Amino acid sequence: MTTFEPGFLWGAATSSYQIEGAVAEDGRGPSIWDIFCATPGKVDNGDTGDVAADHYHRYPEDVAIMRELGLGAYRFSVAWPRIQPLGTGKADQRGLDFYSKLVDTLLDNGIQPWPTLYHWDLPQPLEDAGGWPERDTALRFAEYAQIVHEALADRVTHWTTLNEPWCSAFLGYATGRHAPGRQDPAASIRAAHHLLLGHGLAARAMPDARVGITLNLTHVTAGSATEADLDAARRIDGMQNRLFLDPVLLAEYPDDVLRDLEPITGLDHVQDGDLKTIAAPIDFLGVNYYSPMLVGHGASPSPSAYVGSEHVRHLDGGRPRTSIGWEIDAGGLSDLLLRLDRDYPAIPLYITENGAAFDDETHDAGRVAYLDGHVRACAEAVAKGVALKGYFAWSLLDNFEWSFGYAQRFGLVHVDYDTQRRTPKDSARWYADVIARGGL
Ligand code: PNW
Repeated sequence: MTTFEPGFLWGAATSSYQIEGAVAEDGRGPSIWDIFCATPGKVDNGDTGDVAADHYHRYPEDVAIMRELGLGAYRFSVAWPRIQPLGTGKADQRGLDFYSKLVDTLLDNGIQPWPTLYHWDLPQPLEDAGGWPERDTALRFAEYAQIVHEALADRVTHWTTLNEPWCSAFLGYATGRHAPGRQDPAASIRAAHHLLLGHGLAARAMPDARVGITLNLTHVTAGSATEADLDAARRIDGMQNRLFLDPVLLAEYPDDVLRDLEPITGLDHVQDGDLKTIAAPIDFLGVNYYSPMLVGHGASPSPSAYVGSEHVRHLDGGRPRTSIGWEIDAGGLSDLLLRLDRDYPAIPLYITENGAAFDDETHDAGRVAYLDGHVRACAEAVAKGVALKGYFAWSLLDNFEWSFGYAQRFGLVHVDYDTQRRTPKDSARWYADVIARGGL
């Protein structure tokens, strides 16, 4: 049997736009995802988050499900446009009240609330003013963080600033696969910097909080030992992992990545003192891991998310894939955790997302096998001394899977989108057992 320390935190995660619905209620303003979804051709099947899993109205039922699972913590995100519909100015009390009630309900059920302040729903007025490529957005984010922190700090201890700034910057502004759907490589690099700056400013604006950031990191390997393939792997590791880890944890941008980016944009947007702000002390690093990457020299799809590295090709590792097309390799997770422990020692780690999309409804053997393998990979890393403190499954519920709409289901709990009926899948029962036993 594989057991974890008694204090190991078992949780599940969601995000506001993916589950809440109620997009026009209680003063919520439009976010970039509302506008993106309303643009024909952007999201499969024309799906939107208008109703989603209707969690805004059904959160008591959803918390009851969490309690049944025995969750120690619930990771959710706060919708900025519910708090500041214009992205700036006075808070709407109704928005704050929703999260306050959610927090109380969680605590009443013995579940720690783990809010993330930004999981991609930027108020549209801020995008109209230029979005993340503009420095002002980082300042607005810190203001918003301070407002939410003030409202909930009496009950919330652990705060996450951003979810996956890589996606916001490069899917949002380089490939255009995510909102706001822009295809401007230079803007995406500025966006990455201002997201990081927003993180640092927000961390400072939340005194006495335990603060972290969640990054989507992966284990990158080269297809062969040729110089060209090794360089491809260095570049992808640079853009996916080090471009975010190094500023936050080492107060510097990686030199090799800056050289790769030089032809796209200079560093005029980086001001003196920014790196010091970005490296504000944090208490934990959230790691989202789904799949490893095998890369080599070759032609990338255009436009590429890896700006400045357009001659890198993603290779097929020959492993089984989930329904979204991502290769399954739990070994990539233990490799990643060991690497983080080696290169960025001393920062406590949490897996803030890990999970799999499969088409099966409630008998989801594929998801159980995926989760089992990845929890084992966590145990392996812990056994080798990695300071991994918790694991959050993605996701509690089936939900709006961004540009794939509702077609891809990641939930431990099935959602019937006609009736909004929730049905725990086999994976939910499996996870409840793991939590009850404290391991596998
Ligand atoms: C993450 N990619 O998204 C998010 O944090 C979740 O909101 C999401 O539902 C989950 O993973 C599953 O997709 C990603 O294309 C979306 O590289 C796309 C990518 C990575 C992460």
